[in-house]
Amino acid sequence: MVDQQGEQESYKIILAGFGYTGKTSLVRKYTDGLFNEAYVATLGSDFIVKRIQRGKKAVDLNLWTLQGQCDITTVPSVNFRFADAVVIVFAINDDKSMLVLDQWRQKAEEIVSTDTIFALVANKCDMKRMQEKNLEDMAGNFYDLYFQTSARTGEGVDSLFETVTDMIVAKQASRTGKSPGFKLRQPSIRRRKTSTGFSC
Ligand SMILES: Nc1nc2c(ncn2[C@@H]2O[C@H](COP(=O)(O)OP(=O)(O)OP(=O)(O)O)[C@@H](O)[C@H]2O)c(=O)[nH]1
Ligand SMILES: [Mg+2]
Repeated sequence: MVDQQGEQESYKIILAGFGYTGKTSLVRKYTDGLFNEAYVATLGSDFIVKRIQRGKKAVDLNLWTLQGQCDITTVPSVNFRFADAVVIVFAINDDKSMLVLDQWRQKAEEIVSTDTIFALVANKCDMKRMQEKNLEDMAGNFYDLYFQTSARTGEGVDSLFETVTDMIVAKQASRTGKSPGFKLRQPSIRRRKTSTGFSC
């Protein structure tokens, strides 16, 4: 969302995916720099705002995390309404979290606009993988961005949120024809969404 002056911007970024994959931990690491070994499952959804500076603009990131320990069919797609970006998280040491990626993405796609950015995140990169999969291939053709992160070590965490933010800014700038007003961070991997998928 952008105000008329274009000075103050607010973006809605939603983290979703299987339970215990580290969605809340990623947000906590990014907002507070903290990591908690203890697991406290999110109930329903959680929300925190982080204000960051991009050039001369203050940008409020509205960071939502959704409960993952649930039957996806019971999750209302309205949770994803007005999302500027949807970040689907899996854990590299948890096969189950990979198998439900499509379901979470499709749930979000039921309601988001075509401009919404989709990012795939392979979290817990400090742990041993369950399978020798090419994790990058997991992104298939459905995601605009792909990241490998560890909420424990902090690897890739700032890059995740900053690159997603910059991609939102870039899309808005291209829509309005205005310059974003600062140098955009370049995504390391960028994919186009198409109708073909990937299989786990
Ligand atoms: N080793 C390691 N552990 C992690 C990482 N991220 C999260 N964890 C741990 O994994 C557990 C689950 O983390 P959460 O952030 O609560 O996971 P969640 O996806 O928010 O879970 P739900 O709220 O149930 O959907 C916690 O015990 C965290 O300490 C990581 O990158 N590496
Ligand atoms: Mg959580």
